Amino acid sequence: MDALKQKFAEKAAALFQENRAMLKEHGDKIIDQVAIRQLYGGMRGMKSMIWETSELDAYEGIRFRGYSIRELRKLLPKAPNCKEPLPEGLFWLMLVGEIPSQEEVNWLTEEWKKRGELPARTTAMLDAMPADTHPMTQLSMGILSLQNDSVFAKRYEEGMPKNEYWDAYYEDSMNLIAKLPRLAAYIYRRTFHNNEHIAADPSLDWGANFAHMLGISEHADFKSLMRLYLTIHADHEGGNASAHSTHLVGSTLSDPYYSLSGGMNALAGPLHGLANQEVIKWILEMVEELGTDTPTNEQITEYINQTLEAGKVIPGYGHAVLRQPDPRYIAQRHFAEEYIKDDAIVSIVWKLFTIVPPILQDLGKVKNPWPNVDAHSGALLMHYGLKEFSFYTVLFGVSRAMGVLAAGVWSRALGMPLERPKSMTSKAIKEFLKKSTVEG
Ligand code: HAX
Repeated sequence: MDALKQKFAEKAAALFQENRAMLKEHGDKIIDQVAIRQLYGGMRGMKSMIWETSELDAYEGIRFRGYSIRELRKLLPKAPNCKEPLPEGLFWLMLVGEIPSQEEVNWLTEEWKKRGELPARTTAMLDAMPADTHPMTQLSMGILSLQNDSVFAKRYEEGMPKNEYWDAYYEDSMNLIAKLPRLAAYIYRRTFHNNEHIAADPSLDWGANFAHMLGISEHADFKSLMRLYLTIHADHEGGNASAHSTHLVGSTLSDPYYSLSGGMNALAGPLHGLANQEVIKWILEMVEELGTDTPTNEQITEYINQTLEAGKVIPGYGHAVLRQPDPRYIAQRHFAEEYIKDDAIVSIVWKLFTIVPPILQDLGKVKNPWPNVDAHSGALLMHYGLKEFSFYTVLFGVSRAMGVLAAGVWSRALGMPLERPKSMTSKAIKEFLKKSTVEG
């Protein structure tokens, strides 16, 4: 058994026992109540699942195993000559709750290299799809095409006992995460670069190799950006749509391939991960419409108002949980301040930060007028030459896989059952209200 798996096995066995005892003693205690508003309102704030890898606070933002993004940029191991963390380190942290050593992270980098090869059937399937198929559709189908090799599905078929589920889930998750950069790079190069592919470079870490295979590696800074990007997008506790979808599908004991594909289908929505594509599309349309890439504050205000009057949302702004600027936005902004000088689109993104929030606030209904992660990412990618914005959500997906699959291994280890909440009809709500009025 490898060292990461061994560490996980020990921690998971301990928490499993602890939870059993805790549930026996406290299982009937009420932790939350549900308002009718929440049933109609996308279950906002309803406590409904266990998610070990990260926790989101409305004001502080995301913490991975208790660590903020700012702390992780300092504490996680790094590649030589790079200030940004290696995403491999975050995966280790999410899985076992400890900041890994440099050797531990190097081991994980090597392990993912060994598992990274794509089967020929995956590339053949992608090649058979129309070139204008959305990259997220290709990603989801590419992940499903790998399902044939699921260790979990095979071992389940052979009668795997429950206490081994997590082990098989771990193997699939490691294989899948290892392959995702190659799958995503294949999708990018076939869709936008005449099917001309770039072989993996065995000397590079997971994130840098991804940058290399995309073909955008002439800037060393882009490799650093990829490491940062893949770290900060990885997890946002369990309730967001991609995480929750992965979790729900996994609860049926569908293997990690089915689960992650489901999660990616949720990420592909414009209110979720597709917002990163929508932001840059919206900014480029603004530049075209105004005929300048240095618009004045008045011009930007006018454009924002037009968008709102057309009944559309301002992409990259607002959040279901956050009530402050997203620390993931701030981390990207710090990166831009350090590495990027004089970029017109980046400047627009920064201007939007001061112009959008008061306008949204004045609408009187937007709960969080601040930028989210997607408000900044596209401008950074554009700067380094990754201009094909329909690909942006795929980058998000490669990163998100680490969080949701690490959480999936925990779900299997803790014996989480089939997820099956209760739904109600509007008629039943009316009857409930009538009854509660009569009863006073
Ligand atoms: N522009 C205009 N109106 C907005 C808005 C925005 N950016 N954000 C929220 N609102 C509106 C909502 O549409 C809603 O209006 P109605 O009552 O007329 O339907 C009202 O304000 C209340 O919404 P809320 O409670 O503040 O926000 P929700 O929790 O319902 O939704 C969203 C959160 C992120 C979906 C929302 O803020 C939004 O649509 N933002 C723009 C899209 C976006 O950036 N999505 C990415 C979010 C981060 C993420 O998941 N990344 O992957």
